[in-house]
Amino acid sequence: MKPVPPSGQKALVERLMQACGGGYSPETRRKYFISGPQWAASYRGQALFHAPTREAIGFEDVIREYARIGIGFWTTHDTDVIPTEHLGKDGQQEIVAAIRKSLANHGVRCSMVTAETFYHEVFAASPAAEAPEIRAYAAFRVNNTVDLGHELGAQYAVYWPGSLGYYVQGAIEETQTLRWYADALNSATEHDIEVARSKNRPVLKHCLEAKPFEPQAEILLPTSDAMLAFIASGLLTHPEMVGLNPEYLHELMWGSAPRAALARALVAGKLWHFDINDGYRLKHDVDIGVGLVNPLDWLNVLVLLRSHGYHGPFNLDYKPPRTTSNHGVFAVSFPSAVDRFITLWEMAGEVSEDPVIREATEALKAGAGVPPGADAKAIFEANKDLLTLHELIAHRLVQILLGLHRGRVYLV
Ligand code: 3MF
Ligand code: MG
Ligand code: MG
Repeated sequence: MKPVPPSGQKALVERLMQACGGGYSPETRRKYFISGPQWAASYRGQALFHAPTREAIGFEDVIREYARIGIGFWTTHDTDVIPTEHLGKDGQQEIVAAIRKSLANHGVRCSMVTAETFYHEVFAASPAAEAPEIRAYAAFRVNNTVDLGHELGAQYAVYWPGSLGYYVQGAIEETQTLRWYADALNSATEHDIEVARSKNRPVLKHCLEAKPFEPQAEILLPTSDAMLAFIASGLLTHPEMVGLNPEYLHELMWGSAPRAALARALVAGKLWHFDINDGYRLKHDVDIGVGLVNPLDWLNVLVLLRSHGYHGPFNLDYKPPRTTSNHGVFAVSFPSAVDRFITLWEMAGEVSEDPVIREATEALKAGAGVPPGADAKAIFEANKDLLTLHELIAHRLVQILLGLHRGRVYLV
């Protein structure tokens, strides 16, 4: 093949993207509660050992491009759009007005706001640091984020504590730090009750997001389960207002089964928001597009969520790879992630309706019909052929993933 000069590269990417099979229409994509984060689309490819590879872009570009693709909802950290020095000041009001205009012009809604309590140097010792002025500042930040949420029409506020933990041992007393962290959340929920009352709006759903490693060495609330225990600990004044925003990869990173972590949140009634992406076990937070690494696991996750009537947002918290250009972010990354999600969601529906899986599942639940009082050996012997259905169901799930149940055949 001849070299492809810069002037021909975008057209090539677009032609090959078309050749992949078009994609769902923006109208179809908008039917899903899929949200696109400001930080995901404006991520420039930087990391500890990586220089940025993309130009900076602002909220106008992100909102316009999400609208064009058919991503109906937008989410943001306070400081993704408002410089730290303008927070809570007149500068914030001007930016909020501009965001509202942009959202209205493009028919996109803000579904979630989140406080950045991890990036700025003031949070070096976490938002629940010893110095009372740091904690008072953290409370200001979460309260101000609640204000932003109401002004932008959001229903959800998310908190990823980020640096709640330590690199070196000795200085941190964990129970104290957890109490101080609870103080910040209590401030946010109490402030929310007042603001919601004054604006005649429902209170926000406050969702905690756990991550097992990074950016601290030791993390005080590393998993969704730790956060469930924290919500139920008695430290929160309004635990009924606080739920979870699990992230698929964050649960996978520590070696868990994300589906099981989601199930535990579901039975606790706390699965309110969900960050969707993909990656690898026991690696860093690579935030790859949903379904690019573990499509089978993703299918299984969506079977669970569909069957439990999860109606919350699917937030595309992923980082377009460094090898993707600014053009590629909206030409390839976001449309492909959305479409892969929709296909997997539809497949999850097929799994739930599939006659083979349905009959096998019902047969397993019916058991062999051994009369009560039989001994262990007799129960096992009576059920052993039925139990083969576990593997058969797994095989069928993969067939559905690969399209084999629709007549796809491999010729030999
Ligand atoms: C970090 C994350 C965060 C959170 C966000 C909360 C930058 O790994 O996942 O994204 O999702 O801060 O909304
Ligand atoms: Mg996240
Ligand atoms: Mg992540």
